[in-house]
Amino acid sequence: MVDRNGWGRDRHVLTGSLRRPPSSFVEQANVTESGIHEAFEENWPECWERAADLLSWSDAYDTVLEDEDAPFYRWFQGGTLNASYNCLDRHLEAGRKTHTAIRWEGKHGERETYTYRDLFVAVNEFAAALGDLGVEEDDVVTIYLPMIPELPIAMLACARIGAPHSVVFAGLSADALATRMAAAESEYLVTCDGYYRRGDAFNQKSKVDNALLGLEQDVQTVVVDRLGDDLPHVLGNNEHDYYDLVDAFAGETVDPVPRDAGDMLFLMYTSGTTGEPKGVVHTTGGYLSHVAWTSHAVLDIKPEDTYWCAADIGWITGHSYIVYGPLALGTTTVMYEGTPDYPDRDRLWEIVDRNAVDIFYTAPTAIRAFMKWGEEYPAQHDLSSLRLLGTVGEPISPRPWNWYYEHIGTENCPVVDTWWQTETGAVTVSTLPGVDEMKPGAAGPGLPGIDVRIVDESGAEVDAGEAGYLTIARPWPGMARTLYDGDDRFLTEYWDRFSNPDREEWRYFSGDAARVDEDGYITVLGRVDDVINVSGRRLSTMEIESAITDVPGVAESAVVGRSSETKGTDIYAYVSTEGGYDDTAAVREAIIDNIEAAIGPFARPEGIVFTPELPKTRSGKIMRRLLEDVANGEELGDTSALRNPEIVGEIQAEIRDE
Ligand code: 6R9
Repeated sequence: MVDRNGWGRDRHVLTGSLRRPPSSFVEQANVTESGIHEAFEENWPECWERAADLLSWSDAYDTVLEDEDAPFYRWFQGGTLNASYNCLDRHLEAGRKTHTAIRWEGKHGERETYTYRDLFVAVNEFAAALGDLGVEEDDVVTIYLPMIPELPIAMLACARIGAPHSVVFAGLSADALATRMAAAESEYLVTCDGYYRRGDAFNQKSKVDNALLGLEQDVQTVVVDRLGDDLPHVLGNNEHDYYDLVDAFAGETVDPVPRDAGDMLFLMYTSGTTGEPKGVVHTTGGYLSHVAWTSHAVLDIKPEDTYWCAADIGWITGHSYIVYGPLALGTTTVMYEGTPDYPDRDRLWEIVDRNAVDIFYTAPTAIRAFMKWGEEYPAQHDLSSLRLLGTVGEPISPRPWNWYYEHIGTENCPVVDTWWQTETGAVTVSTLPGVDEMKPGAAGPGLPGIDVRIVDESGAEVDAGEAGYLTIARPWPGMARTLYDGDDRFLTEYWDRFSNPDREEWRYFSGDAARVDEDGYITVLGRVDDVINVSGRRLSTMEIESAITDVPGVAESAVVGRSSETKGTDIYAYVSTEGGYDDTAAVREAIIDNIEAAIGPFARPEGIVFTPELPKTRSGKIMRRLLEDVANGEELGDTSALRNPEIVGEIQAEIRDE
């Protein structure tokens, strides 16, 4: 993996230089203590009490960390708390009843505002309804809802009664829902009749009906009537109308159940390297402490802010940073149901402007789209309310980073590039915007207390500038407790590869490759399965992509390997361009020049295919594996999980015409 000739020599090209966050930001930041990294080191693990102190505990914990059962770590053992109490009741007790908790922006311009009091009432009524349906502590409740207020309400209602939720992204298929419900033996489902997709009424309930057919267990289903007369539906046996249920419990309150810190707050399925999704188990105490702390220290959330994470709650980013983190801190969290380009490409900026959003958090895939559409869209709106920008989900190369910084943040907002995973629960690598300098193209150092090590095959740390595997050498509060499918799989997926149990040395393996530079800043290179070997040289597809997207006119690219008799693997690049860059021959030439300059002539792609869009999953990640199959002329599997399946045929036609 470590290759002096390949990875590592281009580091000056691919990351920008250190930049100080604007002083106007630093002056008001939540965390500005310059020695905080050292302070956490010196006082580890007790340093994490700072995170736990952001919460209200029913019983104080006895120990910060217990590691006898490593790597099944126990954080804040002996402590009890309730997540819904932390997100609701305590804010009411502090006299903040009328403060806005959720500002919901519907797809068709509908708007709803929930004060903390409104949200408290809605959560309590639904908690009472769930109890009446028979849901007990530790029963897994599956939630299959789009971005409507009933989604966070249902999550918090589950948390209130101690029933772990398992949210399945509404865009996943009936099969995906069935697999997850079967694996979790879940007997309760909260869903809806349908929702609007590209202007049409989309039938969610029929997907549910199909999913339930194949399940062994009996399921009680609660259906939110989202579409009314646009999609009439009939309820069958064991099916209940959401609004009828809550009406029956109008005004009812339910005492929040104190949960042990280590009790499961929720389960989130994520795709693994094998076909079976992994059920990642998150705890009540450790997870909530870590998301609250990072919301405070990294995203700089203050109670009086209007904060917007433009992700979907169906993924971990939305769990941690639309629902639990911001609500635990008592801020106003914006929830947006629609897409960034409907009715027009200025939709997000119109929402920022109208709501005077202070903090905006999104993914590189969205930023590249904004860049592609052009700066005229943000320029139509007043974005001066913004104070901080964040990115998550994929590596972001310097060009889109700079575009975001200039055109959205108008150089007044720090950008935090936050690396983390479903399994880490909350942000683990990022700069602290009130403390650290930023470096476009590098996420940053490990957060205080997080011991990230970039290692080679043998587990030894690599030198600055070289690539290796991203591992974490110490536990952290937000870490997954285990996998619902079993402790064994937890060990084999994450711990076996780099740990040394005989010496009681535990190393978490993220599955990502990364490089650390002389400043200790980490550039994530992508999943290790995205590494390609060209003529014996190991190249990160992400690094080549970064060199490609550095070219003016390029919006996005995806690089894959194509098998070659001579080289083992050829590099094959898919590229979409920004509006106005129609001369693909010139762009092609510039791409080749840039790759040669950034990495070397050996990284020159054998094929470059221009396409209007890249195929993406519903969470916005480019489907590289599918593009690899296309490049290799292989039979394509199921493309129904794509957000834009139609693009695949267009790409195939383009390749045939070459
Ligand atoms: C939060 C989330 C995790 C994978 C992770 C990595 C990629 C996330 C990143 C990033 C580079 C960042 N990733 N953030 N890569 N820079 N700032 O996305 O969780 O859906 O589990 O994905 O996403 O490859 O391993 P999840």
